[in-house]
Amino acid sequence: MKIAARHPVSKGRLSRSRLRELTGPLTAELVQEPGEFGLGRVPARLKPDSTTNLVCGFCSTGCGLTAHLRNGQAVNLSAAVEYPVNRGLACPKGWEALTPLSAADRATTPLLRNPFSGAMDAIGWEHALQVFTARFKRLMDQHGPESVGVLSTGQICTEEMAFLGALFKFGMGGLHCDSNTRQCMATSHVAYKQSFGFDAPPYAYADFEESDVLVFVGSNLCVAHPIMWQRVLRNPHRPEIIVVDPRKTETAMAATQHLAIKPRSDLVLLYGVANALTARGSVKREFVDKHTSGFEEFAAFVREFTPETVCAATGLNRAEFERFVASISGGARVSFWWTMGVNQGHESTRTAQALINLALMTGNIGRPGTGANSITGQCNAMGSRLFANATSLLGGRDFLNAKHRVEVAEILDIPLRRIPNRNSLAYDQIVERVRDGRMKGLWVIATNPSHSWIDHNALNEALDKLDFLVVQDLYTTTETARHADLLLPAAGWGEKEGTFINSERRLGLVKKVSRAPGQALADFHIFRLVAHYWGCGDLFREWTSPQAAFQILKRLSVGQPCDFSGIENYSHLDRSGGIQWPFAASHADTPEAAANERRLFADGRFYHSDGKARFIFEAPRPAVEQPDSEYPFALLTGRGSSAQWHTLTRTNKSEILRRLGPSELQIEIHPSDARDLGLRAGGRAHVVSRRGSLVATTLITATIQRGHVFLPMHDASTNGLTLAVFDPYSRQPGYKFCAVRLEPLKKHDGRT
Ligand SMILES: Nc1nc2c(c(=O)[nH]1)N[C@H]1C(S)=C(S)[C@@H](COP(=O)(O)OP(=O)(O)OC[C@H]3O[C@@H](n4cnc5c(=O)[nH]c(N)nc54)[C@H](O)[C@@H]3O)O[C@H]1N2
Ligand SMILES: Nc1nc2c(c(=O)[nH]1)N[C@H]1C(S)=C(S)[C@@H](COP(=O)(O)OP(=O)(O)OC[C@H]3O[C@@H](n4cnc5c(=O)[nH]c(N)nc54)[C@H](O)[C@@H]3O)O[C@H]1N2
Ligand code: SF4
Ligand SMILES: [Mo]
Repeated sequence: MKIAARHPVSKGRLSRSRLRELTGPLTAELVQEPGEFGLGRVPARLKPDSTTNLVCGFCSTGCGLTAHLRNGQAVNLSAAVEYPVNRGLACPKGWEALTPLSAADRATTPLLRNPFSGAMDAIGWEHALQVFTARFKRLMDQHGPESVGVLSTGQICTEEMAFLGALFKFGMGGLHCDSNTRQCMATSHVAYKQSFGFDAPPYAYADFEESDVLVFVGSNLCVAHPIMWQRVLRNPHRPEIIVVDPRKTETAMAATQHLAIKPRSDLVLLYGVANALTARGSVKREFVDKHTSGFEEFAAFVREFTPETVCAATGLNRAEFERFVASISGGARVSFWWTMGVNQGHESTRTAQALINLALMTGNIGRPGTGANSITGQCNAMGSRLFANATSLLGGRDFLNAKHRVEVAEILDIPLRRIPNRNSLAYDQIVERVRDGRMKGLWVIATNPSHSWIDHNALNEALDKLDFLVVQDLYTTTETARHADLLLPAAGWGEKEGTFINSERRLGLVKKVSRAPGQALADFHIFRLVAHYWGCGDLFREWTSPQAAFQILKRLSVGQPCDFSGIENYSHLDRSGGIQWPFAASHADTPEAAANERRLFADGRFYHSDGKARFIFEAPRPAVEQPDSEYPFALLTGRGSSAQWHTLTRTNKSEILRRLGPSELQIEIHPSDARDLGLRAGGRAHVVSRRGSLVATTLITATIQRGHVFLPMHDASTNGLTLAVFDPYSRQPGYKFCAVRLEPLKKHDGRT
């Protein structure tokens, strides 16, 4: 059993006025009774009976939602009509976003595990922060600063992420800090950085409407980004829509071409396309010569990827392949889009770069309707890529670069020695250290790895080995919260303010339109309290509120490709319908900036020092675990329905959303396979991998190929099966492929 010892640090009691000061003007305003500081009014600047816009807190589309306020409290939401992203549309999660906030299992006070009973006892913030500080400090004193780590998220505000990263690394003296963005966007981050010189998705959503050929690789846009899909539907150019996905997804059904490739054969396919385009003379030589490097080597490398090789590897027929090539070659404005079917693989970085290479060699970048466009996942994955201070130093800088460290020290006015000159371990390496006992304390914020991490049985065993696990979440019941020694109750989206950055680099505003329950506090204010109790509050004296932190972020962005120093403040964002980076102060008055919709690389200049983009490539490798006679099926995983969000902690709190998704875990299997195995529709099957097993209801459908099965990621048992493989460059997990077998589950009467 874990011992939750109490070692109060010798800090004086927190006076009420000091608390008000620490929790910032916003929360201070909310303090009604002594000790009751989560409750209260929404900010006075919102009229009590009015409407106000804020961006959605689920996916990276970043739709604008209109909150309808009564007595200052949001009582309803609708899709914002004027917002440039969604123009009056929202998906079910957006419409229902208020409901999860009033769930019964909201954490309303800090909870501390009782060492004797094992129960979680309600405690006050002061006690919680004393325990937090004492336990982490003791571990760091005894076992060194690397014995504690942080796992955070792409789902809190940028101001909060930056504060957390700065607090942990510069204030608390920690080093190992990663987030669920690793599970999601690490591949795009690394691919762009290597190819373009900076992590910079180049597009605007207008490109969905302006392309005449759209290629979606490993992206189920209809389900995962339904409002982006609506933008595709508004395209007036009768576009060719090509979906590369082993499954006939909703998106594939709506496409003009579906390339139902064998899983993990994308890299061979894309190299084959590059070769065929070269052979056809479809290379835009002028662009390639002027703006890129490495094309000759690339062209020579792909020569062996003949149409025959491609068809054998992918299972496509020659006509399908030729049509695909011809569409790209013939398109005047071709855009390449990708999501998790690419990012979550064993060779994902090179696959993403194979798409980038296609855009570069055909000159499909920097013009309307073009681009090598990674679609983001979580509402603020883009914020975490730039500002979490985890993989990159604040503002997309590099911890290993001495000049960058000096810049950040100066901008933040902190001693240079506080900035680590080493990179953090990646998520899987942090988990590994927890497993081998070197990592003893972990602070988990706004992510639920006990459910979502790959091969999570191994992770969950490791979590129980920790001396001290702090979970900071909205709910007490998440799979990860069940392992916690200390739970810190967080205010959620709609209960706090800050900014998110969406897939098209648009900064959007989140507002407080609802009261957080009990003593739950915005993550921002929790970090302020931690800084104070840790004794490093002085370093963060300028971080008094999200608005103040936003001004610091602006300074951190100056001179970087993501420069948004031209955004004055939150009101500016509010009245503009969000603003895309770059928006440098020096350019804020140009007509281009006024257009409020912009793409990158119109001038053909990339961010490497020579201004050129690079062709990067590598020989494809087979997936680590191939189906065999014992485990004959390839298991694919991904999003199930547009009403379900990840580990369901939020969306399952809405009856409407629950009804829109399946009520039980369903495994998709091809009719012929089901027949061979004696599985009937709606019957139950045992699904077994080398790591674990689960029981699912069979959904027999020809949308999945023979030899494959698909499980949504939303059920906690799915990641009991997955295989922990990682792309070597991005260390993103390969969630999308492992081997399983299926067995009918007999009822007592012998029926399945
Ligand atoms: N098999 C399989 N597994 C996958 C994937 C897959 O495709 N297949 N996809 C992966 C991907 S892309 C992702 S992004 C991950 C997602 O995995 P997770 O991040 O683990 O999933 P969420 O359910 O979004 O967890 C977010 C947690 O934060 C809490 N939370 C929400 N808002 C706030 C807030 O403002 N403050 C605080 N403190 N807490 C908050 C929620 O209650 C919830 O517990 O899953 C990955 N796992
Ligand atoms: N409703 C809803 N929307 C969401 C989310 C959610 O949980 N629920 N999560 C958000 C997040 S964080 C993310 S990252 C995005 C994810 O958005 P997507 O990436 O679009 O969703 P997934 O279903 O994970 O994966 C996309 C597709 O990859 C395919 N795939 C599997 N293996 C391969 C392969 O080898 N090659 C190719 N080409 N394709 C393959 C799968 O069949 C699947 O259809 O969605 C975001 N939006
Ligand atoms: S598409 Fe994404 S951002 Fe838009 S309403 Fe749905 S979940 Fe929210
Ligand atoms: Mo994601």
